[in-house]
Amino acid sequence: MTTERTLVLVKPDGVERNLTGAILARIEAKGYRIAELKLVTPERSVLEQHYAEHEGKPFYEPLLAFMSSGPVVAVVVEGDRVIEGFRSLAGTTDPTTAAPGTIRGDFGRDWGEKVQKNLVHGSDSVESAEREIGIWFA
Ligand code: RTP
Ligand code: MG
Repeated sequence: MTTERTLVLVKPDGVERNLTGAILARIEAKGYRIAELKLVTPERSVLEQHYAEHEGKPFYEPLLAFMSSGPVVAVVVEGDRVIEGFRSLAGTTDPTTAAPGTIRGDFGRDWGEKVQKNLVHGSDSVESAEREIGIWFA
């Protein structure tokens, strides 16, 4: 088993609702380690790189507007199988139907907006994690 690193973002909705502590507590309680952490309001260029795979989709511009609307907490989290493990902690993308017990399922819901405000981001593969950590912690 090799130790992995993943990029976690507490999105602007999570920071604004004062849920950063509750979200980080779940990561730590699961046994993962916080390796790096910073609070930043992301530049558009950072978000364009981060969300390159979604360019052209209907939610792309609303997503970039939302993600640059306020501070985000960017975290590098370390642990065995942490990439899969954090996505399991986060729950599925749609916060209205994400399972109770997950971050999105417990704290999120729809707010009648174009973009899904779902509190957190987590890298989805080893390649994405290394790419995203390079973007946020250049
Ligand atoms: P993430 O990348 O943030 O960890 O979330 P994810 O893999 O579960 O979702 P993904 O498909 O990569 O989409 C990225 C983010 O875009 C927003 N979104 N809104 N309105 C919509 O239908 C819609 N679809 C996606 C969400 O904030 C999602 O996390
Ligand atoms: Mg994704």
